[in-house]
Amino acid sequence: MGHTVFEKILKSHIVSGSLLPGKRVKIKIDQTLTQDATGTMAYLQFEAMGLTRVKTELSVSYVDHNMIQGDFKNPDDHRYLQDIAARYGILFSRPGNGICHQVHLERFAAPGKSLLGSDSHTPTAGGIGMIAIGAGGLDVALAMAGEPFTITMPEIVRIHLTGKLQPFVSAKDIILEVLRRLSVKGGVGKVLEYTGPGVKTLSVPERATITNMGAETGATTSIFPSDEITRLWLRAQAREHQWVPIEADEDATWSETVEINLSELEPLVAQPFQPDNVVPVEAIEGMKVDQVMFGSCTNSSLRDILSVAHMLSGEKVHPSVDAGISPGSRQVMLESAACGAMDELISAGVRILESSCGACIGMGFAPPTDGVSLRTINRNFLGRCGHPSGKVYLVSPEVAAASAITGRITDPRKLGIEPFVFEQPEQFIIDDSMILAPSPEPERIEIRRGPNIAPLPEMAPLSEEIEGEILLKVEDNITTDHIMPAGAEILPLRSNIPEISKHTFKVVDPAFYDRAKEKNGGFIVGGENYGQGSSREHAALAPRYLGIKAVIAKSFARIHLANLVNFGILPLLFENPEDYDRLNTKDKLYIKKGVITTKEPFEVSNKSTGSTFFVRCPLSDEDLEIVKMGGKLNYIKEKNKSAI
Ligand code: MIC
Ligand code: SF4
Repeated sequence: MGHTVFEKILKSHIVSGSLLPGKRVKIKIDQTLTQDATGTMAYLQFEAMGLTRVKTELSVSYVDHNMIQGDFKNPDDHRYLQDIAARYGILFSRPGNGICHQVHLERFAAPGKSLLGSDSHTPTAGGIGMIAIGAGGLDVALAMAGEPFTITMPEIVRIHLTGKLQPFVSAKDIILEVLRRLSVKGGVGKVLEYTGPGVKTLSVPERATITNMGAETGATTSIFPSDEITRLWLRAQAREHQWVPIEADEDATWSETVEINLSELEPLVAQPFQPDNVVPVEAIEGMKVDQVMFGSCTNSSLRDILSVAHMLSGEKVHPSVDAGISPGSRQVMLESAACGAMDELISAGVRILESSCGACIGMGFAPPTDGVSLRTINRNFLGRCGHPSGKVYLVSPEVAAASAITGRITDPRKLGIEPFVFEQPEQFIIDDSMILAPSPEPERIEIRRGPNIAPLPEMAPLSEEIEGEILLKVEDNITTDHIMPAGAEILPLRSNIPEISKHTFKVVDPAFYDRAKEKNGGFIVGGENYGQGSSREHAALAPRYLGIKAVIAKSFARIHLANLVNFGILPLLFENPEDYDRLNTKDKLYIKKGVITTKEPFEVSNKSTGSTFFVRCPLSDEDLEIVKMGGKLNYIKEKNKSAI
């Protein structure tokens, strides 16, 4: 029987387990990446493991999320990350070198390899034909320590592309179409693998736009084949020797096939506050726009920047629009400066922002009150870009550029501009001087820690009687941006759990922190797809620090579920989803630890109403054991002790 690209790479990385969907598989991780906002926690955890060097083929630490350096906290984090990298054998991509996913695609991603990253958009590298998965920082720290990574074997969905994109329709519209069809939870437990003649019409960065935003479907990852186009990309990056061809076999089997004819696609837009709230641009054409942001790891490749510059050439940004651009990497910046595209953007009145995540997570460039912000980013969750009244619409660079000119949401096909044709340079400008090699004398490196880098809190094991109030009941698709927002005020606290926990659930309920403190923790009740979005383990760590014992939901997003386990919060599923409606905040719940099992449903008592209901624990026995011990660090320490 033939295999898919995903299966082929997986087979060469299996440590134990089977390829049957739903079964657990342990895989070897070749490469890791971290970024500053999740990296400090990941490296504090790595340090706690007591190793002298990472055990991966390649580990890179990027600084791209928070570069505001508003006071000492942020530069202290950067310095800590640089010291850690020098000491433990990790490459360090300095602030200014670019967004982790774009730089990794340019300089390190390699077909046939596996990559684990402490960022949910790590699947960007799937565009080159590698297995690239996002995870919590602790799982990435373990991968750096040489431990295999466990996945639940996903179903493999074929996204079969035919036809060719028409002018002013681009890769972003393909992934918006996928989201329109699959929804923000349609990819959970699945891998999206792209096939068909349409694949050959897409360059590697266009493929990466699609695999990047595939994360928004909840998929474990997305992947393209490695073909001639991949070879040309690697050659232009002076890495042709890393090319290997990988295509799906003719007789590969798929759990389902989604057909997309690229020729029929039109410009699309995802409306607030979910990336699957997709309609044709035509449906909301004419809406007044206050702000336009070009960039983020989804759409900041050279092709995207040149397409925007082409459209704005000789034009001016509309007086009522504030427009800014973040090129994805220093290479993209240098290329666009060398070919005059930067000049065109500056002449048009676009603000040149840093090559960083920045505005994508509200690190500056927030929308005005009730403002309409058009962005080429991947997420438009409530409050994500700075505050809850800003309305973020997700669009392609072409729709964003057209709208920046007219001041209203505009179909770019209507402006009479010559279509843009991108020609990939034979050889990109390659200057890796902002990627620092680890120290040749690691033992001499002293790790400098600023006062905001707080030690990891101790985690007690799960108590025999699990009791407390429902502190918060939330609806479907609650994201990690709801649980632990980012933004300029909160991101600098990522290395300090006691401080950051004060912001837990702030956009949903500003009184949550005080209530959790007063009640000494309790339960959270959620709807479908609880914990959608980012890999930030702070969305589990902070609730854990505030005494949250269990989250009872209708379903969970993959990375957040793993993070709950890692930090000893019990995830439970309603056996009967209607029981969700019968629960209220302030209800007192009780579970006896002894009844918790992964095998069958068990009872929870609602002491406030005198009733009971059934829940299931969606974990493996090993994961339940981890929760009972108070989290993965305790579990590893215990395992190491018994090994002595
Ligand atoms: C995001 O896009 O939400 C982030 C910020 O990159 C996160 C990581 C983080 O919260 O640090 C992600 O996607 O995992
Ligand atoms: Fe950075 Fe935004 Fe990409 Fe997250 S989605 S990695 S914040 S650019």
